[in-house]
Amino acid sequence: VEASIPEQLREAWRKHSASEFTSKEQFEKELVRHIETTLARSLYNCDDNAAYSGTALAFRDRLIIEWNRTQQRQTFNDQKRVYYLSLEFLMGRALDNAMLNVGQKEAARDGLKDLGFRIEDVISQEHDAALGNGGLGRLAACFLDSLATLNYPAWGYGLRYRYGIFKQEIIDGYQVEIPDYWLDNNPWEFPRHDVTVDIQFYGTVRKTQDQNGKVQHLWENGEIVQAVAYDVPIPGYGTKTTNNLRLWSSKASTGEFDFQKFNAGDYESAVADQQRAETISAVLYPNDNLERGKELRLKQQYFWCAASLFDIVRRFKKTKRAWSEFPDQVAIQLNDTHPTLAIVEMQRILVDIEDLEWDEAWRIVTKTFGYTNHTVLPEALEKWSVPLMQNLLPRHLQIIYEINLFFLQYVERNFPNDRDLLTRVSIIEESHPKMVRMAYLAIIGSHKVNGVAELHSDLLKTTLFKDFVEIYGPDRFTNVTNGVTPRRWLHQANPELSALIAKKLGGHEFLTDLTLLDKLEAFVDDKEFRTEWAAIKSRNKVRLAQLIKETTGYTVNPDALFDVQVKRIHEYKRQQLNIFGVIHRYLTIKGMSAEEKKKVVPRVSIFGGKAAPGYWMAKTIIHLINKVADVVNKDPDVGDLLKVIFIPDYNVSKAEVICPASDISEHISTAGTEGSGTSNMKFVLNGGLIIGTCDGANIEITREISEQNIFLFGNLAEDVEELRHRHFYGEFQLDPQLAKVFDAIKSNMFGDAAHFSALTASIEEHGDYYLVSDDFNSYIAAHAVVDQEFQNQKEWIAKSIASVARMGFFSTDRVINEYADSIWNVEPLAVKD
Ligand code: GL9
Repeated sequence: VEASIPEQLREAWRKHSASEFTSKEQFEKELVRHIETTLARSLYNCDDNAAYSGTALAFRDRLIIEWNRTQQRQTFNDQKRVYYLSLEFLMGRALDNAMLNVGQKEAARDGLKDLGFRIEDVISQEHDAALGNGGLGRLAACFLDSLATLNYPAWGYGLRYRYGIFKQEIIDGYQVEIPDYWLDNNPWEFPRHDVTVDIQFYGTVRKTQDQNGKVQHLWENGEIVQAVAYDVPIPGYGTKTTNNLRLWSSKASTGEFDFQKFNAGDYESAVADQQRAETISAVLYPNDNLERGKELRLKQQYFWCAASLFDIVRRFKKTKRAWSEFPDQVAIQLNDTHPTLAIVEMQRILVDIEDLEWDEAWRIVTKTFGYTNHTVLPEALEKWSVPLMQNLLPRHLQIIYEINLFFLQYVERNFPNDRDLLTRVSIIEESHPKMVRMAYLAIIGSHKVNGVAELHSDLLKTTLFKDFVEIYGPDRFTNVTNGVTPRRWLHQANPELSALIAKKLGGHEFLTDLTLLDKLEAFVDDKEFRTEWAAIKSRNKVRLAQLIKETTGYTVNPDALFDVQVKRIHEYKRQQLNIFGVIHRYLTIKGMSAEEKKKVVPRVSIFGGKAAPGYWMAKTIIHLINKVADVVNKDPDVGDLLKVIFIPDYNVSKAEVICPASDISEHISTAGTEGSGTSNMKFVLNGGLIIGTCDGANIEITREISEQNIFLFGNLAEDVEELRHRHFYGEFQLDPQLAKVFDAIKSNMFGDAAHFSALTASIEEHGDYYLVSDDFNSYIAAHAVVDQEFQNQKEWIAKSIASVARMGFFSTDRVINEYADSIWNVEPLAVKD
């Protein structure tokens, strides 16, 4: 039977095609229908959770209709599409976002109220979709929002992990990891049991010749695992475009389930095979900026790349175009090196399966792919051992060697007699065992390579990828500075501020053209506006104080200066610098007279973030923060002058409460280490000022909002190498103020000092790689300026407003348009109403 309904019967369909609700009454009808029928509940047993499910289903229906239409429209229009391949999509909650993007939150609020529910309680029932570690995964989520909002024909491709990033509990001051099983009761995904791809692993390659004597490579035997598609609708804001995020789930291939074993009564081992297949998409690796070369991780990468490429190629082949047109129809962006195997898989499809000549295939591949680098940290750069790859993906390894051969020949032709260069740029590192350098493969297989902030992209060109700039010229390398979506990070997270801005600017247009915020600058001196602005910040701080109370039991004073550092815990991000600064503040207050204390600006130091489970030093930092909190928060000498808070289980939904509530936030990485940072943008967009180093996007934020409005400190990236060199040769003097902090720690002030000895030793004895001591003095000085300036609230609020006014550059809408123009060469597909 043909899949589509014949033309003459379509009228009957259209008549019954699901309708949209645009009023409170229609929403209520849909909600009650879902609760009573889909969920089989009634008004006698409907709690907040059932109300959430019903509301989500009602909105889901709306999304599906536009989603189907969008897919039809895009297929019909037949223009170039973007595919964003990312191993992480840190989506957070979907309901609030869906309500706002389709413009029906008020109808839902009123409808829920009529039926006995508070919309905030209902929204907070949703479990975060936490398929990511941090900035890289959240950036991918912001990109999807902007791609849909700007009407680009675009798909995300990722993995459907059964377990997202672990939940963090703090027990006795230690991080404890709890598995995050999140898939029960997830109304936002659609299983597509008819969209499956068989993925091969292991096996052998046999070389033969076809009838014409052409050499062929047959990848045989091995193991087959099935990829099943799960689709998630991605609604744009204020547009009908609803794009697709396709996540692959692994399952034993039906052909693979061993019926022989089964029939022979070996049921358990048949089930074990099944489970082994399902393991591939079971869990997100919880590392941040670190690669550990585990076979299962490589399996995940290939599984996802192969399934996605099969899908993309299948869609292209339906258009019956010539292969040479592939790059005119398809742009594939690699989110870091994790999907680099897609380059190899594409070449394999074209050469081994579609029978193209190598050179022609390679031209198509390189025109199709773009690669984004997110970090210069050496421990994050992916390398896979050759023996491992040989075993798991024998044909792919051959293709990699072939790519490398042609590449090295090209280098040799252009730079004759430079053996050293050849060794340096070879995809294969001549170590024991040999390693495949994925970043080099990604550069060679792409037409554009970009970094994520100016300094970062410059560092790529002058250090990590210097040789490749020589080889290919500078044009292959570019910068696209990161951004955030103002829909989630202003409108959703800070509804009051969004409403106030809309009132002043005469509408919410700034949400789709963030540069319009510059009109706020006219109101910096408007007293009434400043008062309203301050009142909103204050209410947001009360909201955060409630979250702090609920999650830690501590009561904090919302009038104190809220100083926030929330992000993954990592030595390079330097939460240790922050907590040492807090200890310094504590000691200073302890040494004050009652008179002196009156001049102290009360402060709440707020931390949040997860440590990778195997990262001992990061866990030690969390432990120290919590032990300092234990001591400081109950010290009557200090009272409200200082509180230390560690908010457990930092995630996207908590970030939505935290970002609008900071007075200052900390972005204090060692200069030259943070690719971009994106929470820096979220905090400033919500009227918080920042204290930071000249690193990542802090530099461009400073340029936009001006040096007046940011508290910068610390050594510059260009000085780091020299300082490290000096430390290495024993030229190291512990900063005297930091020495006092260490003395306090060593006096067991915060519990057994032995717990923290690795942390202090890494600075005092092991070279202080992250320059904590070098930057300590200027960090403390910068905080003194913060205290000083916070006392002048009028000026402070003026800075806050002026900064927000100048944040227009940092929208992912600008970012996506840059990618579209300079890397993808794709156009939006306008939607007519
Ligand atoms: C990161 C960089 O470290 C950040 O500086 C950058 O803002 C983001 C997005 O470009 O990418 N790279 C990286 O591996 N992570 C980043 O945050 N880590 C995680 O996502 C956990």
